[in-house]
Amino acid sequence: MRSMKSRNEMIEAVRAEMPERRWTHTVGVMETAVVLAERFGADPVKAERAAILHDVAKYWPTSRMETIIREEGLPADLLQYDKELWHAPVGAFVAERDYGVTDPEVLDAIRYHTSGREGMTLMDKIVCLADYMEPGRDFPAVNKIREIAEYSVENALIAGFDSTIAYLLEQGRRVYPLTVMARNDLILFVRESGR
Ligand code: DGI
Ligand code: FE
Ligand code: FE
Repeated sequence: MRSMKSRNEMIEAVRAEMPERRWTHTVGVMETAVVLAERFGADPVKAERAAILHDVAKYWPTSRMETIIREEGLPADLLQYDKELWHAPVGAFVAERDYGVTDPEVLDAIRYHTSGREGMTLMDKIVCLADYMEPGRDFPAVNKIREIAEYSVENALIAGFDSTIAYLLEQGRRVYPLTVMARNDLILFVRESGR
């Protein structure tokens, strides 16, 4: 029987997988995810756990990620889109295999932290938004996103996806369908829930 690594074991192992500046980003995502979880009523321990692990595969060689995508049955369509998308589903796989995480809420939040998806859970939204707005982030829309996040996780996340999609369009790059579906679905959610 394999048990889950402790918080400190996770922190030390993930830290060793990345350069110092990416670890600083991870700490920012951890702190932001806890704040957002408390603000919007999610479990802060799970949010922090997903945040610790979310970029665990970010610095893995492309070939290593590709092997896992192919051999472990992860969505093969990812291979036709930006490599920046790959570390998220690979990270979820690694969180389960190497860190002993079994909670689907945590694993999904890692899996979808880059692309988003239709029907995002509150945990998915919090980790994805924390990744956009942690204190080290600096891009044109970030202050607006932080302001909106004071009251609406969905509206803040829409602003985040808008900025990513606009950037990809500007660059003439492809947009992964889940990102479009995530944005559309969040807009519907906001409209129907009046948030
Ligand atoms: O890993 P991080 O740098 O902390 O952040 P992330 O996991 O959100 O990765 C974001 C990068 O992925 C960002 O530079 C844009 C790029 N990307 C490429 N294609 C897509 C995409 N992001 C989304 N959401 N959708 C895409 O289709
Ligand atoms: Fe990431
Ligand atoms: Fe990140």
